[in-house]
Amino acid sequence: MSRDRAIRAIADVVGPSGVVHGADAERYLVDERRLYRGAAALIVAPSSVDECARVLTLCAGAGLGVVPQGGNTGYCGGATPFDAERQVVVSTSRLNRVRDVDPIGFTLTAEAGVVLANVQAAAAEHGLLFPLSMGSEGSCQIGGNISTNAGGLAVLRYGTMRDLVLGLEVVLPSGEVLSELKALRKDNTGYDLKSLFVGAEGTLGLVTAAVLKLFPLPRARQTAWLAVSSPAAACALLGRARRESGDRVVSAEYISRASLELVLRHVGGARDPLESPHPHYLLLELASSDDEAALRETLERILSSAFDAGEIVDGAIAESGPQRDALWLLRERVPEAERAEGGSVKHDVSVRIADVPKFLELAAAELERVAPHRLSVYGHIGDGNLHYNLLPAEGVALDRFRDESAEALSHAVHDLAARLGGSFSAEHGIGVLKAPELERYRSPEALATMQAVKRALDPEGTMTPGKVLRRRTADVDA
Ligand code: 2HG
Ligand code: ZN
Repeated sequence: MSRDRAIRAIADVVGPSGVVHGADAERYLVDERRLYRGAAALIVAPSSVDECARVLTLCAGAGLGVVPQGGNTGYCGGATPFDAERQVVVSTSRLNRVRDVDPIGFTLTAEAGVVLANVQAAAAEHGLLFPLSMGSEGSCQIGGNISTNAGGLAVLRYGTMRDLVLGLEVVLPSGEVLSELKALRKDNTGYDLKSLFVGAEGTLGLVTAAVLKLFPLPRARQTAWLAVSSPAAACALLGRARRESGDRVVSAEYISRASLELVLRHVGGARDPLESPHPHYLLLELASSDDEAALRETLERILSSAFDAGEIVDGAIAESGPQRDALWLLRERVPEAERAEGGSVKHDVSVRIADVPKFLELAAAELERVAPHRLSVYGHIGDGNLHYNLLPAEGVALDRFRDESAEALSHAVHDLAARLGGSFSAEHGIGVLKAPELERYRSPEALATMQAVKRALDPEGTMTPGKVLRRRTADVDA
């Protein structure tokens, strides 16, 4: 079938309300960070797995690329289409039903387009917790969370999305449906197929639904904003808190003074909880099924021994829900504050938790030699994952900084992470932005294995072309 005929047939499959036109198209073509402006032959939003299957079958038959898109909140351009004639965006936004909540097996079955906050709310209605949590939870969708193996603010306790998926329904590039919506905790029946699609960024198939793990909703939550004496002290305190609380630490987020200052400058209602400034902060949150007083006592015991050991120099404990929100705002709104300051060159590295202090020390010294910049460092220290973000020197525009210095600075950051055995992309994935880095830092063996998987599942290179693995399968064969 010709491409034009296939495009008309795809529009017929989804019907008029499933085709995105005109000004509405804009938000599907531009990525969250406004790094890319793409183009597509068609943007469709199927309303069932059957429609998805028919759309993918038509695309495969006509040589059209398929670009799956969820909430379009990704950081690496993975959901942006880049071909006005040969790529079709398949938005999951109309696949938005929670199909089932099982309060005995602690599972929830959701379609790919359910917004993360709605999954959390559906679980909470049953007194249960879906623990994935992040700044974009009001707009990101579960299919995107799965496809990017999203992390966020509670990985330390509950793991990444990969740890939270029990079963998947996926439309394969051929249009066939791999229906594996299993709610089993144990299932050793051959290869773990679902894991292939988690974190594949839509390059192997279109995720249409998932069975997710739920947990008891914690009854108590205690949150502290702590000035720590050094990054090493933050790591020591994290270990202490995990040991002494019976592993009740849910979040341990590092915030540098520079990042806090951006929030204080740009975010309405932000206030420094401590009297004087400190270079390093840790936002520590404990949660449990105990009563609030017992958890508070545990937290105070931990903080008092950390104080005696010199790990903490000052701190504040939230006394209420609003106070907890006020502390979290100081962490969650750093990306927004960076944007308001004019934007940043972002890094998302991970190293062993114990190597975080060494990474911070070496990175500051090495980058100093590369080019002028300002640092905004924060992130999920409890996962060894730092957002090592760089702002232009005062008075320099972001574009000029990007053109003149970003590549050298980013290589310095990524080289250092690699030298310490770490990762250049801990949670934001590869997309198109970091595809060159994938080739630079993953081993030839790892790349060849990924190419082999891609070739086996998507031999025509239909799924989200040019993302993650830049070269088409055919180029590799040649
Ligand atoms: C976060 O942890 C996100 O807030 C965004 O991963 C990080 O904007 C960033 O660099
Ligand atoms: Zn993050």
